Amino acid sequence: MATITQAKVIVTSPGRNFVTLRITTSDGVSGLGDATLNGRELAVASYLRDHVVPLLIGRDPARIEDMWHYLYKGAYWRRGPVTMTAIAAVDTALWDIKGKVAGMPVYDLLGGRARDGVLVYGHASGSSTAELLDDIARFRDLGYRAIRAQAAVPGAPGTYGVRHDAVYEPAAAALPEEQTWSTEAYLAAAPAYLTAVRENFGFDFHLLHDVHHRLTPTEAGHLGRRLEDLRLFWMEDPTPAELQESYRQIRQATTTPIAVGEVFNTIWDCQQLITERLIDYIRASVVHAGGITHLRRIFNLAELYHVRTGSHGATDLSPVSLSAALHLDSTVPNFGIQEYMEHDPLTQQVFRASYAFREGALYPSSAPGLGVEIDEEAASRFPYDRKYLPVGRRTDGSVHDW
Ligand code: KDG
Ligand code: MG
Repeated sequence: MATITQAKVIVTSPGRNFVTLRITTSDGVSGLGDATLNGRELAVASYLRDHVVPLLIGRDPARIEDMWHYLYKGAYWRRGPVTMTAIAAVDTALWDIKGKVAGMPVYDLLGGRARDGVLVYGHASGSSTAELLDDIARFRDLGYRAIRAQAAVPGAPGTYGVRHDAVYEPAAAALPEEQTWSTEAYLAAAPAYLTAVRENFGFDFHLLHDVHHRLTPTEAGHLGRRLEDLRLFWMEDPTPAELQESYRQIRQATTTPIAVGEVFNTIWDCQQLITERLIDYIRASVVHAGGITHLRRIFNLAELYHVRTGSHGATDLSPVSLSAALHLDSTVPNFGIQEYMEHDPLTQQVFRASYAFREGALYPSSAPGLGVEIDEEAASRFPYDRKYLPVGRRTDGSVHDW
């Protein structure tokens, strides 16, 4: 039996911070798992280095399900983003190893591909409606069949989803940028710019929009109703989801499809949302929801309730996460869509991924395992650089959901 002989935590910042776990076995096979938690990276690195790595040495890398429960139940303290991201990293690395040992891509281990390509959506944005329309045209030219649209809101500087410089969701300085939010200004602006997108480009592509947890259920229902004629693919994260039953109110107010899940860590965060059909798409991620093993469980539960998948895939998830998501997306019958933001050239110097984009879809690599390698020498050239996600404040100065 092969055993785990080494588990190394690699922290690197090629333009933005990433934490990666590399597990190596006594047979010399190694696998990668993403352990990046944007803005709290070192907490996961410590959880892994100080608490999890000593538990891995000497264990059988083939027993993925057992390892998941050993780390989840064995810690006694359950759930939470730090714990679940660490478990995800171990789980993902073990699937990568299992694929390499079997000589199969991970999608074959998961039952084989149910589709050829994975439909993805890109991010169009602008600091004005005109800029947003130009960006939509760019994505259409690139062949995207699904596009998320966000534009700056006059009166709410630093509006969510609009690129600043080249990096997405950065911190401007060593402390969180504080952005101003006005629900009134947003509710006036968003329907107008989304209508302009449909007026200019028609309906032959999927249009998505992310509310980023900023509305109350009443406001979200109202917005969804106003957007119905635009036939959105989804309205994302209309309101925070700690109170799962609050989505019933949004659901009753509008037929605009609802997606939620990027901050979820476990199946229990979405159990009611799924089993009571309060959402249309579950948007959890491999890295923050316990790895391939646990996300598959969430997607399988969703299938029973006519809820489709919509994996989160922003650039603060590393190419290892994206690749793992693509392998899983390829296999699940209830697949909906995958978020895709191309990683920038610096990130690609460190992570060599072999998925490919064609005509609005991503194709996972057919190489054994996940098909991503990390260049540790390149990674070492980019030391950790502490950064925070922004914080939102209402116009009266009080803190709002970001
Ligand atoms: O780290 C937070 C980002 O991943 C998040 O703000 C991106 O909402 C997001 C999205 O849908 O991509
Ligand atoms: Mg989002």
